[in-house]
Amino acid sequence: MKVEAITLREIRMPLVHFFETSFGRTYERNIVLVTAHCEGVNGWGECAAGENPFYSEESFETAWYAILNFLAPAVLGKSLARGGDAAPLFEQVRGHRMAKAAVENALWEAEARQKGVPLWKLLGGTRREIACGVSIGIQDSLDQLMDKIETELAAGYQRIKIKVKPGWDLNAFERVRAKWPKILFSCDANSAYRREDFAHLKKFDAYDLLMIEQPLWHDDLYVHAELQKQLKTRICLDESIRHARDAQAAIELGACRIVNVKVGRVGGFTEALAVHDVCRERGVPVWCGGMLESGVGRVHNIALSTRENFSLPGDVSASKRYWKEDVIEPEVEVSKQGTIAVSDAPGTGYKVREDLIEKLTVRKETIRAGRASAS
Ligand code: OSB
Ligand code: MG
Repeated sequence: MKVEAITLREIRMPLVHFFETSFGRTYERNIVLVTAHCEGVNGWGECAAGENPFYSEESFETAWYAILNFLAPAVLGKSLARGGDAAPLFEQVRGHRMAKAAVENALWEAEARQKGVPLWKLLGGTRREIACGVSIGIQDSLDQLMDKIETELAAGYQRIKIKVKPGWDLNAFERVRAKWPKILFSCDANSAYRREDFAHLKKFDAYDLLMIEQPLWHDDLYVHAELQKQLKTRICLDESIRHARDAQAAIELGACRIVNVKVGRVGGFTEALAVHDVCRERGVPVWCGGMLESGVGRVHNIALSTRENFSLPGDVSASKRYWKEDVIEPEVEVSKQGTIAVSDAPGTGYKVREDLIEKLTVRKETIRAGRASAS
């Protein structure tokens, strides 16, 4: 599979509803998409980086820079047997994991299309359907939060996760548990708490939470381990896990008992599979996180979630929760049981709507081995 050209695009897509985390509100996404052109087949990849360097150091702007100047040149003109062969070619570049994932995953998709096999099988998946949960942002009022949860439960979602921060946590848990004492329910702090909040965080134990996601610093394992010792509720790490070695360290330190796998955060499918394996070998369940992806990245999350240790419902949900119109066909739909089924169709099983993507594109560049051309 010779990598003949890489096309980089920035698309803009307004969200149907703003999404608020402890680090801020998002109304519209700027998404970098990568197309790998390989001898008559195209593979698509989505960069998970946000509009600002708030979730991680990366943003769509730094991803553009890293892909254009370093990552695309590292694979252009090369003949790769597998999409995963891109991963070692990116080793010299430190960080920029979401940028790396966009390129590597595009090459996995190209490989699947070229071989005529489903991407989920190429990734070693065994599940024919995946369990879906939703991540619900901070709202303007608790009444609004309750309405949203009601809607998602009615749609069949198997797990509700709410974003929390100081001042938007215990009051929300009270309301939710009073109405729905039995649902699978968790929270995600995106690093909103500190050491002085330990006594407060211990109160979370009263609400039978499936987990508390990333309560402390994005780059910490040690203090999470201190906190986990004092909690009954399991800590799940998201931001803190950059690769399989972090996952091993976190588990062995006792910093978490569940791991959120995001393929962008760890730098691509190769590392995501390594994180999955490290956790499985230690009896730690994982689930697939989301980054408000367009259909391109969303269907990659579905494929990854078919691996056996993705044993908790993920944040992979229907296209229509985010977009008026998604860039794939059909759109991602979730059954009344809160599942997404995978098929035996080759590639992702979804078609990329290039016409719509073209309309949403605000910046585009194609590079070939040895030269760059803007278009
Ligand atoms: O921490 O999981 C997170 C969205 C943007 C940045 C970080 C996170 C999230 C989500 C949304 O929780 C998950 C999704 O529905 O895509
Ligand atoms: Mg998270």
